[in-house]
Amino acid sequence: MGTYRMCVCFTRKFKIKESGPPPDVKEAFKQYAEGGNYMTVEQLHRFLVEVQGETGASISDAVRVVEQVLQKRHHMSKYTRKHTISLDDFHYYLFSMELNPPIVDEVHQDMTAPVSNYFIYTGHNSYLTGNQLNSDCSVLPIIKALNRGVRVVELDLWPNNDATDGVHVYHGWTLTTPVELIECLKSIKEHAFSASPYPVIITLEDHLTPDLQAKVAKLMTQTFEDKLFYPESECLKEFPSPEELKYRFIISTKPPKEFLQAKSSKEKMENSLKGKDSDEQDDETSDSDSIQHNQDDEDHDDSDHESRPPGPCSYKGLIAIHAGKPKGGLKEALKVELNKFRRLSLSEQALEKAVSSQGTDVVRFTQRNFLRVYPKGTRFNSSNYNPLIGWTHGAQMVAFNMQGYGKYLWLMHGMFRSNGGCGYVRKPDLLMKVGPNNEVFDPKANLQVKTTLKVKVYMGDGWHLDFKQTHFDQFSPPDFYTRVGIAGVPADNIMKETKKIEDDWTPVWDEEFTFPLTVPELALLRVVVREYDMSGKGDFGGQTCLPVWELRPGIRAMWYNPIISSSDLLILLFSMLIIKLLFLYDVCDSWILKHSLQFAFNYNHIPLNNSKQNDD
Ligand SMILES: [Ca+2]
Ligand SMILES: [Ca+2]
Ligand SMILES: [Ca+2]
Repeated sequence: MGTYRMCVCFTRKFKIKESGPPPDVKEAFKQYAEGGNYMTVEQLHRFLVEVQGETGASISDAVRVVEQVLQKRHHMSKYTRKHTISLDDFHYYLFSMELNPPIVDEVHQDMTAPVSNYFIYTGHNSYLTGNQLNSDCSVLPIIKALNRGVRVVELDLWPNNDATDGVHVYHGWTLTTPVELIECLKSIKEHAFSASPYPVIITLEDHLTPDLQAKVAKLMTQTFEDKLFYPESECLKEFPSPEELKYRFIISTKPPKEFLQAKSSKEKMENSLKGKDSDEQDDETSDSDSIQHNQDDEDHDDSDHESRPPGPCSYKGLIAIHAGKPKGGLKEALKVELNKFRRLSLSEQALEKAVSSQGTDVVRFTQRNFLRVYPKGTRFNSSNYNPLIGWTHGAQMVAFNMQGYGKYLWLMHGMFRSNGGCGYVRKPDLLMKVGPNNEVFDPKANLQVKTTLKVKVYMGDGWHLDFKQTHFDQFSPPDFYTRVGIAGVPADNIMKETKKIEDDWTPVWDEEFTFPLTVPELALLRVVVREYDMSGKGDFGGQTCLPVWELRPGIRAMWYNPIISSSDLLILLFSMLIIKLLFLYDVCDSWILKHSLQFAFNYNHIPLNNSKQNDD
């Protein structure tokens, strides 16, 4: 490990450092063990309450911690040793993701508000395995996303020209190879609730004739049976809650138009092949243009007055969340109607334009209606965009290409580690509130600092277990540094970094950072480890992203999401200003890192430029 070969006859040796506990950990042990060599259960309990902020912890919780540490570290049963732990045991405990995670892994938010009150884990073109142009369509990325907790799956439906009545799923106008709709539906049904019991929404981009739409309706009802949720009356005044819709499927798309149904199949096919019905065709044009341009295609309120009965027999009857833009420009599109809701889809550029001039109108719209944001059409490599623009304006469905890797996708996954990873995160009250003068939240406003998050980065470990000695540097050990920062409203956005520790597999940084936050309710903590090189950008060493509103104060291990429970987390966080997050890296977690890297390598053959993605 310590010897690097420079050339045939010359090698360089590096001393391997023993990585003991960081000074703060030693200090805490000394203080709570009252100078002794062992910490008792009572002393550990005091530490949990006073330093870790676990005010609800009981003596038996402390007993359980001690037992688990002794069991894991010394393979001792509780009968073979007194209930005390040494400094190394204590360090082991704090270093353990399983025993000492940074956030809680359970659903703890109120799930009884209408679905539109939640941010929802949303996929874009969920059937694609790689890029947007010529990768394969498959059920595998759909399954993977669902297993991860993604709750909105998007399918693009096209006629199968080889069979008279087939429906294919693929990215229209590209060389992506199709997959059968029925295969997608079966996979969705099978895997929908493996990670979360809350409803799965299927957004359809529909390019079908009425005959094929009827066929889709039949396939849906046959596949999902009574689990398919559709409105009993023609238009719902308010959408049910995730709690009420547990284990159900929801369809969202534009309702079909009557005038289209009068046309012959051939004509309609031509129309849809021109892409006129796609809500994703307006990427290239400016927002107002696209709204004008698409107005004839967009669903209009007329649909609500149609006489077709709701219910599973008709395609239209299956659509629980109607999508579409009303006629006119952006102002019309964002109009809020009483006792009605709909879903509006905007490209990332259209959203940026909308929030630059009408940010608060967007917030107001999303208090009742659904807003879906999708990647611009030129992201052929399946890259993503800043999801915070949508979230800080209340957009429920920020649709992402889930097959890639990179900064924005980390933010997406980080956000949805919240609320037990169930795929629904309750929008903070400030986004739902209307003030006495009818004012709503403005993400660009200069607000007072609400809380200050302190993050002290202690040390990292474990890389040497998973990487080749020469993985980071050919002739010496790695030179790690850490970037720590916040992604949230514009006022809170920042990235800071530690010094680099040269030639050390177990870097100790011991540096503290302070983050004043004006909207902690919408802030994500980002931690990225990089390896410094004299030339080039250096190497990626790992990352994590966590919702600030769920952080557990105290000395915490970071990296992944184990199971532990506590409920009064939010109160703890905001009443305690000093939060130290023990930055760690253990065997378990290196596994996750290795996999994310391997994943990136596997995708190198398609033009995913994630490795180039800046993490600023
Ligand atoms: Ca390097
Ligand atoms: Ca080096
Ligand atoms: Ca280096």
